[in-house]
Amino acid sequence: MTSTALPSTDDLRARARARLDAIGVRIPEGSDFPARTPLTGERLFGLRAATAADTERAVAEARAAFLTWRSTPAPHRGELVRRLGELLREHKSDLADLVTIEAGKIRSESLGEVQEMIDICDFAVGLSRQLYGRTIASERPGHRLAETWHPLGVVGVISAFNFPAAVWSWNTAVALACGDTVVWKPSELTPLTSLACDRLLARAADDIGAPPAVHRLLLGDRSVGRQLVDDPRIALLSATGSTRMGRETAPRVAARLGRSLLELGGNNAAIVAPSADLDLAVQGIVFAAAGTAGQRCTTLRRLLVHRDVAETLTARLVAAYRTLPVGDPFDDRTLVGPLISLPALEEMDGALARARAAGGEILAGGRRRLADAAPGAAYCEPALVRVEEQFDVVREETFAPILYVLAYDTLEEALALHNDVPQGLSSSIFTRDQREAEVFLSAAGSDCGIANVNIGTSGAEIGGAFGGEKDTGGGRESGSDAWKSYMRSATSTVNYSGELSLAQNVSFL
Ligand code: UN1
Repeated sequence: MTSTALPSTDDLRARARARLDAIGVRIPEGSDFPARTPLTGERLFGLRAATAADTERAVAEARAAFLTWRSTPAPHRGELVRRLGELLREHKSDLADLVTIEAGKIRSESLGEVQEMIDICDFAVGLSRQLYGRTIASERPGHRLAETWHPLGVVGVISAFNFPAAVWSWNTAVALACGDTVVWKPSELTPLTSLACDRLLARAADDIGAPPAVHRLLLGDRSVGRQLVDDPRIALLSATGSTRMGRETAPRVAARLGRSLLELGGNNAAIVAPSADLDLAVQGIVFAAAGTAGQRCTTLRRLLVHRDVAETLTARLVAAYRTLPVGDPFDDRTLVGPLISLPALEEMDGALARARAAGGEILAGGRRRLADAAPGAAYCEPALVRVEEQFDVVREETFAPILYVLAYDTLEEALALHNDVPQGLSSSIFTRDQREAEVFLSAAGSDCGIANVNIGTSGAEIGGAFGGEKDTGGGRESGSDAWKSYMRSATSTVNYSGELSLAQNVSFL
């Protein structure tokens, strides 16, 4: 496994400043909120954290803006999102650099993240000319029964470090087209990317004459998130993060009878059947398991391989893992950038130790890299671990590149193992047997929100709804009809008959 040299913190700071300048961000200098880079683990800038008063003001302003935005015709609202999409195209490379600097993604994945933002903007622009309601057959003569979708209110968006820009855009592009306004509390680990997104949207709003407070950014710690969670003016709280965060958040939003949309942890598996095309499977598995240094919620974490092909496939994966270049994510040859932080590396080490203690065998990877060059950074080799059963640590989500490999004998057994985890986000099967694929996709197959065939678990397109079941939280974001979560429906009965007739044949008076 090769490693590439690292840029210095000074170089990264200068690069970040140049990209922020190009986007038009003025860095809100302060001392209580650091911006760091996982490439060296060091501090880039001191920023200013939002106070409780800032949060209060942001929500009040977003609520006031909602009162005009909700009555702006939806296709006009789409103009704002179209302009945002144009600016994202123009600044694709600038924003991707910031994602790499703050989240540690390799350049191609950072560019992919911005592409995902552009794609959702396109989708939301189209949506702004749709937002279809429906008419329903009325049981009464001279009556029309209809369902209309209306804007909901202020959407609070809480997002994670691993998709610091795209997940915001899934929520924001759709919410804005739906007539909502947005208050965003991003991950504390990616403030610069958030400032850039906020600025691009502010520029778009300025260009088309939309109220500036359609969007408000709050850089801050958990206390900001908590304030949003408890604020009754936040009509929908859309939160992406750990299952633990979701368990804390959802009951509080529910206590005020607010709505929440949760995208929580995944513990995604792929089944490799005996008929699988192994060339394709190896590529799909390595990207899904080691890509983004294992820090996607869709990352492949468990591989269930039919015993007939287990040895061959495992040997090929070991060979692939041994040549994965770990290092500077700006270097085109690198495939695995750093983990987000040293605590993330400790979690990975802890999980590997537990797996070993439970009888797991580390077949490849798992060692720290570049510790001398960057003692504060968390570079590591993606790990491949053979296990005989799904003991506790295998059933948990460790947000790091660990792939557990387990052999199975029958599809029934594989499906049972597949679904025997608390989470239910993404899943896949590699097979050339159509019947097996259909069973996997059927009601009795994968219990996840995403189920793929002959493709890995990660890297979903924006056109489909994104989300999962069980501990993943049940939310659906992004494409398809996920927009309905950002609106309220009103059912209307219109009597044009000139006579009053009551439903269910009730007579009165
Ligand atoms: C996430 O990891 O939070 O499907 C989102 C994917 C990406 C989105 C991941 N399109 O892997």
